[in-house]
Amino acid sequence: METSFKQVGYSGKEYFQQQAPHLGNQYLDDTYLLETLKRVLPNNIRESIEPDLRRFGDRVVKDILELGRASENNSPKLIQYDAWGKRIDKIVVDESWNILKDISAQEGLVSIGYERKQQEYSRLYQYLKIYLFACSSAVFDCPLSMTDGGARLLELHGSKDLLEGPYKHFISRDPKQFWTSGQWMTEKSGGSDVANSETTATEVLGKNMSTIEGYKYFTSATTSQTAIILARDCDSNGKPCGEGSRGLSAFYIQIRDPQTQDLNKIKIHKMKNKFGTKAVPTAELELLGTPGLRLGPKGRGVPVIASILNITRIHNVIHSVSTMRRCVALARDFSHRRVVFGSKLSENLLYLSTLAEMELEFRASLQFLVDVTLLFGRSEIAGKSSSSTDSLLRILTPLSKLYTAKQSIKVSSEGIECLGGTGYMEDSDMPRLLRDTQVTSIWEGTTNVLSMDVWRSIKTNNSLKPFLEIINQRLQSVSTLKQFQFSSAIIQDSVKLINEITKQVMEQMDMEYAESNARRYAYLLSETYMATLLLDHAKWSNKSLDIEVLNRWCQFKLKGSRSENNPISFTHSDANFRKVDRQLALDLNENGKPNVPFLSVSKLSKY
Ligand code: MFK
Repeated sequence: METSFKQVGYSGKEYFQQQAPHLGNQYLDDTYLLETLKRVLPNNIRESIEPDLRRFGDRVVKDILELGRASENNSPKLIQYDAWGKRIDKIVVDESWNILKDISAQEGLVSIGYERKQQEYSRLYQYLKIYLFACSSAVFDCPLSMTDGGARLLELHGSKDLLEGPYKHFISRDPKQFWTSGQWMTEKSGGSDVANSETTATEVLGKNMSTIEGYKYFTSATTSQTAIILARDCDSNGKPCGEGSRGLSAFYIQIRDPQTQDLNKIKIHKMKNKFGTKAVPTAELELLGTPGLRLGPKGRGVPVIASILNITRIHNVIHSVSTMRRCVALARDFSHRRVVFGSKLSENLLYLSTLAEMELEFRASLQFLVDVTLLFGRSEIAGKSSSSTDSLLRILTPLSKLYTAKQSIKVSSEGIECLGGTGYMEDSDMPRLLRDTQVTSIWEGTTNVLSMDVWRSIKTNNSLKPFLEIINQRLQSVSTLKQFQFSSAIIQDSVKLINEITKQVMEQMDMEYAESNARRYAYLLSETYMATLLLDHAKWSNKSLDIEVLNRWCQFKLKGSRSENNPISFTHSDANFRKVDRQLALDLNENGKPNVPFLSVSKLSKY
């Protein structure tokens, strides 16, 4: 099996030429996802969506990846004045970005969730496609996430006109009709602290219409047709009213005049110079009397816009897990091509161990994503939703967002290291993955803001009750099975700890304790919940590898200490531990054979 080419230099001498890692079909190669879908989807649904996912899994490493690279390499520019000195504030994006928008419409990346042909599984179908798309698309999933959120908000709070107009555009499969939408909240005075917003809304009598004035500090996807924004209502004397976030309302605005495409009383002051998401047009801008249509009740802007936030936060999970998967795929393929110290990386025990840890993180995170998506899908279908589903979703959304965002940064940083110096080079694609996922722990609520949101959900939505109930149900379901004794005992210890911490906070109202430990607490909740998802999966598959994955998760994440007095030995003499490392790192089946055959250079050229 060849691992390198020989390249002939000008001198006629042959030089070593390293092969690049190869990305195969991102759906078919994702064997853990395929297994998970067998578990969670009814056969008829899975069989009906599989041909599309299979086709799309191939497309995302072909034209879509090339378009994503082109968008990244030619990031948006702001032209403020034309040659004659007229202020035009035109944002120019690469044509590839526009094509990605057209593809998003044709592929139904928003519409699938609203056509609801797969009923409660429609969201899973939609989000699987975005999961495949995200890392190839130069983060076009950012505008899609806000458009998805905007569509849901209009579905819940929009007037007949809005449902006939923008809503239909947001969910259109026709590229000519498809609109994207932004979500503009952040101001200089308040990013996380939205209550400090200075933007004002003055009502135009009798039309439910207001004129909006203010300065928005980060507006993502500014080339969109519309945005949902927050602004503080003014009284009849023009004085801003309401305390804190009370007084803020949500408004629908059209960014551009549909006929002339001129900005609708908006001045763009600056394009943001960001660390990542380079292709996403993000601007600093001023609203100078832009007409805005109120959505939902006056002064209830935060809870109204929360229906967008809760969706964009799930999209954030999609992006984070997709990044983990892409990094593992690249590092795995590379391990078969790279020879160091006389052998391939796929035979290097430490490389395998590192890759196995990345895969472990990915597997648990994928389960989290699928679980939250299924819950979300169920919550939208009449007759399937319940207050306990909503309450569970209320706590799992911030938990999954904060946890997977942080871990995807770690996994993608490790992914760079797996490819060595070349992984650090811009054109290896690896730095982009890290840069793009770095923002997932910031936008849509930082890790700390979301950790506090978890406490808010416990206090105001009683969300810990269904959370612990489902954990207990899962533990109960394996209580007689010997192979789950080790993991169940550790999960029970974690539940005990969760109860102790919660009791101290809720009974003594010890908010200082709650705040200073909020992130640790959120991690404890996430990792415990993820353990029970791995448990469910292992119970279903009854495969020894899935039980090993569960045991490792419990041992590494919940127990923390790496003692030898348990089924997992960390000594190098334990051949089984190394066998599991190999299986996870290289995606091998029980017989040690690859689930996805490695494609050597000669096979690739025929591919
Ligand atoms: C690939 C992925 C792409 C992602 C796209 C990213 C594009 C970037 C676009 C952006 O705009 S990034 C900026 C996003 N900004 C944030 O995420 C703000 C972070 N801050 C928070 O999350 C605050 O917690 C929040 C503004 C939501 C609330 O702050 P407040 O002012 O302290 O309000 P409060 O009193 O906690 O909540 C007000 C009401 O909203 C309460 O209801 P009641 O008045 O009935 O009691 C809350 O229960 C409700 N609420 C808050 N968060 C909620 C929620 N309801 C449902 N779900 C939630 N998540």
